[in-house]
Amino acid sequence: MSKILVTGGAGFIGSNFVHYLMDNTDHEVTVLDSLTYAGNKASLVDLPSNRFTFVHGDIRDAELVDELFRKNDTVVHYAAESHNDNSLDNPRPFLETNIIGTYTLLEAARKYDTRLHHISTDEVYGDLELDDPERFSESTPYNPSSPYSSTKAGSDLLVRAWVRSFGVRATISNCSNNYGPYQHVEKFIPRQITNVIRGVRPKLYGAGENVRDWIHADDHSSAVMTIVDKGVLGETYLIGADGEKNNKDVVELILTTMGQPADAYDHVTDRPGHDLRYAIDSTKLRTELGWKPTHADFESGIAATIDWYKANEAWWAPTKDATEAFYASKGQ
Ligand code: NAD
Ligand code: TDX
Repeated sequence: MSKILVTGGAGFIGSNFVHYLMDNTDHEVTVLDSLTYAGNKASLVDLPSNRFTFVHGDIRDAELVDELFRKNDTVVHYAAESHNDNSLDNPRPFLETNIIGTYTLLEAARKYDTRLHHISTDEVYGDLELDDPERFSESTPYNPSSPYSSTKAGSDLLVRAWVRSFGVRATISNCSNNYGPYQHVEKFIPRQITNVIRGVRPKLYGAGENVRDWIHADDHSSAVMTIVDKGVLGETYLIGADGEKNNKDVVELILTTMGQPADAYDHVTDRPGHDLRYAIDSTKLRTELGWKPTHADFESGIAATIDWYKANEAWWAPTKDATEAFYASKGQ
């Protein structure tokens, strides 16, 4: 049993990871989260108090970070500004949290020789053509497109530099698009599900041909724990579940699963610089560490996610109006 600090544990993937740890391990878990608009303590209710502690604070607060690193053996770092559309509107918080925040954690890891796992994204590799037979692998050159993905790329490079220069005991994972419960309604899948629940037509950017490689958040969590337990220090692992789908197909699946006509959506203004396609080759993680995903069926995963949003309107309703007002101001 060890003591794990989870940064950003009140966000979408971090909270799913905390639930995964509670259900599948006996580790003691502390969450450090500043509860930005994207953080929600309601994602962490009913956890056992003998194994779970919540600390409200910022990853850029070096004094607090120092104290928490002193008390924990392992840190899994999810905290980030995570939404591309916000990064196009106001990039500064992305630089502050994703770059300075990660730097603050790295300095503490260096001081206490803490095992650190850094969570990152496939977006650091840029995008692929729709007909490109290649997928992203650990050797693909970095080529990020947006303020969000460039700050994530920068944070990855900081981790690599701290490993090489200071011997920090870190690993990195770059995962594809996650779906599942507790995802903020600003993101594609929950936005469309909650729109349909409210009787509003889903909104597809541009022609909807852009491809994302979907993975259930639980599979992301099991992959991260595999890397924390068995990963080789200094290495990067790509996480993906062979889930490529274009956005139009995903919207149509949501609509038909919710009993609506498949074409009951609107095309809206495209995202500037919109990445065309992401696709992950996760052979290294599967062959070297023996990981495999268990949520293979996207259709039933989406149906379960729809059921979760229907059953948990109190969780998402407080953020829905402000999110839609932001999109409306941009014609989206
Ligand atoms: P999210 O926006 O839902 O959650 C981010 C969390 O970090 C929130 O709880 C927020 O309050 C917290 N946070 C933000 N700034 C902070 C700060 N300065 N100090 C402390 N806490 C802070 O994001 P998510 O979708 O759960 O993504 C989590 C991580 O996974 C990110 O690093 C993201 O880059 C990465 N990732 C996400 C996806 C995806 O599909 N969502 C895919 C691959 C990688
Ligand atoms: O209303 C919408 N309509 C639409 O067509 C929204 C919100 C999005 N989209 C499109 C844009 C993308 O092609 O859907 C796709 C997915 O969009 P997002 O949910 O914003 O995700 P994406 O930009 O792909 O980034 C996500 O995956 C990688 C996460 O938000 C990142 O944190 C992660 O790094």
